[in-house]
Amino acid sequence: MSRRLAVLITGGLILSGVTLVPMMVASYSSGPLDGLTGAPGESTCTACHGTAAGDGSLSILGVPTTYIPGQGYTITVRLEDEGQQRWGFELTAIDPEGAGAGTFIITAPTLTQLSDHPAPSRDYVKHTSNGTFNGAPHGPVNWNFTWQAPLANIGQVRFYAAGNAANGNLTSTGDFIYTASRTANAPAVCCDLPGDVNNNGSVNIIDITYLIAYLYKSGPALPCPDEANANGIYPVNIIDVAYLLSTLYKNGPDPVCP
Ligand code: HEC
Ligand SMILES: [Ca+2]
Ligand SMILES: [Ca+2]
Ligand SMILES: [Ca+2]
Repeated sequence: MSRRLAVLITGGLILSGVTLVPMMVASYSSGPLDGLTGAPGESTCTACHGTAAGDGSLSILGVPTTYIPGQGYTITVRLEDEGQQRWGFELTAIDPEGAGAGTFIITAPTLTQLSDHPAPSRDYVKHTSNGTFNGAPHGPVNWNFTWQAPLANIGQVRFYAAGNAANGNLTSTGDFIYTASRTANAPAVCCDLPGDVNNNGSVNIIDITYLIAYLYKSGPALPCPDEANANGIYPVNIIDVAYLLSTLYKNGPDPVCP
C-alpha cells in the first residue's frame, strides 16, 4: 500500500468518526419520543421546541364520523406554515378510557413509522428522517397511513396529533408546534334483525346486492353495520355475503348479532 493511500484511508476513518457525533445528536428528527400528541395525560413537542405561536395549521383528515368495526380508513396528517421548511408529527388514537384504539398500518415506510405497543398502551405514528420533507417550503406536507377500527364497538375513539413546522436549522429553535384532534363516533347499537343489510325490515336477496354494492362498488353506507355483519364477526366483508347466500339458498344458519 502506498503511503499516500494509507494516509487517505486513515483520514477517511477519522472523518467518519467525526461525523458519527452529529448523526447521534440528529436522532431526534428521525422520530420523536412517544407520548407527545397532546392527548389526555401527554405533553406535546413544546417540551423542547419553540412555544411561540405560529400562523400555520395542522389537520387530521380521513377520520370517519362514525367508524365501522374492523374497517380500514386512510388517515392523512397535513401540516402547513408559511415560511417554514421542515416538518414532523406524532399521532395516536384512544378509547374512552384512554387506552390505545384500533390498529395502525404503515403504508409509506420511508415517511412514517409506528411505535407499536401491546394493549392497552397507546400506539404512535410519527415521521421518519425522510418524512421531515427537509427543504419543502411552506407545506402543506401530507403523511398518509391506515387506521383499522377496533374489531368491536369500543365507544367513541379520539385522535390526537402534534405537528412541528420547523425551520430546518437542525436544532429545536425557530420551530412552531401545532395540535389537532378529531373524534370518530361509536357505531349505533341497532341489531334487531341480523342480516337486514339495508335495514328495511326484511332479509332477502336485496340485502345481498346492497352489501356487494357497499363492499365493491362504493355503494351507499350501511345503516346498521351490526345487521350487515351477518356472521357476527367483524369486519363486514365477503364472508358475510357468503353467509347470507347460504342462509337464503342453502338452509345455512340464520344471521346473528355480534
Ligand atoms: C426531548 C426534546 C424533544 C422533544 C420533546 C421533541 N423534539 Fe424534535 N428535536 C429535538 C432536538 C434536540 C432536535 C434537533 C436535533 C435533531 O434534528 O434531531 C429536534 C429536531 C426536530 C426536527 C427538525 C428541526 C429543524 O429545525 O431542523 C423536527 C421536524 C422535530 N424535531 C419534530 C418533533 C416533533 C413532531 C415533536 C413532537 C411530536 C418533537 N420533535 C419533540 C428535541 C425534541
Ligand atoms: Ca429548528
Ligand atoms: Ca332488508
Ligand atoms: Ca363479518
